[in-house]
Amino acid sequence: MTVTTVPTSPIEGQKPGTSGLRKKTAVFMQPHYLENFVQSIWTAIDGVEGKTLVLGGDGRYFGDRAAQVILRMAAASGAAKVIVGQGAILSTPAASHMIRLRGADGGIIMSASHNPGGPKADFGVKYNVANGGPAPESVTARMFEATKTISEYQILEAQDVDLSVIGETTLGDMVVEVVDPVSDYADLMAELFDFDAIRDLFAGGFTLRFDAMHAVTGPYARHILVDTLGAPEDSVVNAVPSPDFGGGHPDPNPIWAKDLMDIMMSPDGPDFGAASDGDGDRNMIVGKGCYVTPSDSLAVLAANAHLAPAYKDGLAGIARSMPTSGAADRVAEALGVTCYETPTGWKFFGNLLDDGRATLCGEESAGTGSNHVREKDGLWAVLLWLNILAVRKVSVAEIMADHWGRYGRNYYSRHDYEGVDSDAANELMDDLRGRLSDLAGTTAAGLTVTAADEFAYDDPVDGSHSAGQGIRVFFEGGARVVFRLSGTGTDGATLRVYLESYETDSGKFDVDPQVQLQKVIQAAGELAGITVRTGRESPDVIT
Ligand code: VG1
Ligand code: CO
Repeated sequence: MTVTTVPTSPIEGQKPGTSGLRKKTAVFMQPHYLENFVQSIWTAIDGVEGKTLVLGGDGRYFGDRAAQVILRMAAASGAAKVIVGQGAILSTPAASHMIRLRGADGGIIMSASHNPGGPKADFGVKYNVANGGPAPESVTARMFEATKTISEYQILEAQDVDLSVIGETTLGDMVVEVVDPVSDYADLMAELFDFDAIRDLFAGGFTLRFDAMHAVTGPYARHILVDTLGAPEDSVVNAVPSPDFGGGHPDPNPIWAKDLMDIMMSPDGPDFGAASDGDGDRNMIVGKGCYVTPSDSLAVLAANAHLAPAYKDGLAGIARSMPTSGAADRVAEALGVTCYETPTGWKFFGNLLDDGRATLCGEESAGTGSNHVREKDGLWAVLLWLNILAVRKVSVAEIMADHWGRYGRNYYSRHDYEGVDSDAANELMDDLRGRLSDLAGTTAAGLTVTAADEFAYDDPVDGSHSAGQGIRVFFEGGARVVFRLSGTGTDGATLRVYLESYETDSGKFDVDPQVQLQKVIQAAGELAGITVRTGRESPDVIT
């Protein structure tokens, strides 16, 4: 088989965002687009010669074609071996685990995560390093630099590898090992949690509805929850991954998982509901009649993790992304451990996990995880909740009431303004940035600003500095607004406005968050001039 060197030239805009490179599928399918980026990954990691990589994805449209290109390019550049999930499928947490389990040098995950899939929707490529986690900024910056100077790429001329059959084949001199995408991950979950206790929970009539949203988690959830733990067959719905996620938006939140929300809020709904995103790293948790915000979920998991075997000795520390609510901080304080505050994106947790500083991590966007892998992990969060419920034998609503009674309630909501004109969004942020030093002491919607800044992070492990990670405005009484532009969208700009307030009066724990946060919402609008700058009267998505 011959290696072909194909002349190419730089393609603009191949800058990895919060989580890999995400573009419209049609953009990724343009001549040389995928190839340029993959070759640039090889450049950024000093080549793949002699290396072992893991490859998989969330099953979205174009993933099967992209896998063949990536395999031929790995072979052409001298990789020793690629371990591929059968059918080019691997959830993001399963890929992270596979890299660690096999001691691979890294891996490529073909996914645009919570973004819709299909020929008219989105595709993405992310590279994970040897610890199993997303490439840190130093590596993604090298990728982007390489995309700006690329002049050729190498690819093997060969037929497609049959990825439907488990076993080993070769592609040129490279070994291709096709593996079951589920079994190793399922074994890991069985090590972490008390499966007997969860089995007893289901045997006792506890009811569950897990909505896989036609995305990658379906086969994992069915194997673990139904086949292994004995949940009734119909507990896992929308469980067959489809290339366009059944035409839906695989983002597990009350808007996009509305069917599940409706069922959970109905009088005869199941005891526990959950959903996961396109690539299986996010989770939504809902109890019967009780939605749990991701920020609260992190705090509850942290406060109760010791009830699961893997965390019985306690937590070394907790980490949360900056826009995530302060609920986890209160738990950390009670546990006497540090709560680290990082920029948005899982890549910032890697060093804290590797260094043993944090055991549990979480983001307000429905990502929670632990040191068992180096990605957020949707099914893991569901299993930890189930383990806790199996031990405590109370409802989700009771767990929440108990938690707020002890720590107070951090009311929280995120308002997203999607598809905003990029210039207008950047001007809004620039204008706020310019006024930051004058905001303290002023009032907005009757709330007094106590401090305002732009978040920057100094990694305590490797000393790297990440600036420009979101504008924060703090108010008297513990309320806060954060403004950030999304790094995962593919249409114009998405302005995210994160709203939070803190309540200790137990008589006020059952208020609708949009009502409780009304003043904070109004203050955010006034401070940033959201309507004037974006032309929007209200957000597109409220979570
Ligand atoms: C969003 C979330 C962030 C998450 C990222 C990747 O990023 O806010 O918390 O880490 O998506 O998640 P942004 O830049 O759009 O706000 V996933 O599950 O889409 O890979
Ligand atoms: Co995801």
